[in-house]
Amino acid sequence: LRLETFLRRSIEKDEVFLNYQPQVEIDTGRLVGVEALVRWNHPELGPVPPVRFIPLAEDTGFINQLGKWVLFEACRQMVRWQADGLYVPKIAVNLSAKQFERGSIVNMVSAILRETGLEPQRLQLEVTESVIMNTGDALVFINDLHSIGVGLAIDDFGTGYSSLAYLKQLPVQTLKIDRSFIKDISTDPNDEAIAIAIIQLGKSMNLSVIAEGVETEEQAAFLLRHGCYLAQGYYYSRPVLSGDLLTRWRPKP
Ligand code: G
Ligand code: G
Ligand code: NA
Ligand code: MN
Repeated sequence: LRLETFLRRSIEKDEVFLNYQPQVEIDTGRLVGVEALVRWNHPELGPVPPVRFIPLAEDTGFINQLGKWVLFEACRQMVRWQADGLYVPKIAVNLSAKQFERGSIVNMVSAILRETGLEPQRLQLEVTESVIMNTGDALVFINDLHSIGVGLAIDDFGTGYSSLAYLKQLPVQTLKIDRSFIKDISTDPNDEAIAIAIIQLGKSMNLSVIAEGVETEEQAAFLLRHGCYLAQGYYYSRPVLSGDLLTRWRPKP
């Protein structure tokens, strides 16, 4: 209950901020995008991990306020990086199922895009398979988002109640291979088979595929060999502050 009270005030007290994790093209190392990841640092409790406060935010409804804050901050940061000389092609932002229940998510997203001036094509919303399967009107909202030009990625792909049927109904552009399949990719034949199957599925449905949780050069080489060209993970970079992204990726004059 105390955590909930603290969480409700976290935005106004300026305790939440975003980290950004680079997404790269494996063979060139080129930055193709970033994923925004919310962080909460409470003055007494210290850093509270997202796995603790995101479920709490979802259960209490606070996720609607938090999700809106995250989206605005992420879009605004894209415009700021550009002004500072770093063009980040895309930003991925995670959405919870609860954020679809309110209806009119498309109104919130388009208002934020208008306010910040970010092109809709540069925003990619990430939802998990369970969000899609458990949200009655997900198909409607996702089609609405598509109609204003925003991209959609399926997060943690392969771990949900995958009904492959939704893939052909949805205007999805990207599959994110869950990091649990990447971890032992070159030693566990099952993980290897699953990763290869997802890459093939993406290819045949004309979707881009990105591997999450890439931690070693071997994993990256394996992915490239099997036709997965994009990756995100500690091997490239941990999630970092906006200023650190500039330092590492802004072209040197
Ligand atoms: O960055 P980290 O591994 O600690 O994130 C843990 C979980 O929290 C991940 O599943 C991630 O998707 C989720 N998460 C991080 N930021 C956000 C956010 O802004 N909104 C939602 N809904 N989930 C987030
Ligand atoms: O559920 P989602 O895919 O949004 O979760 C992203 C989370 O994965 C982030 O919280 C991030 O901190 C974490 N993460 C990113 N790269 C790696 C990695 O290479 N290894 C591990 N173990 N976690 C990672
Ligand atoms: Na996610
Ligand atoms: Mn994600």
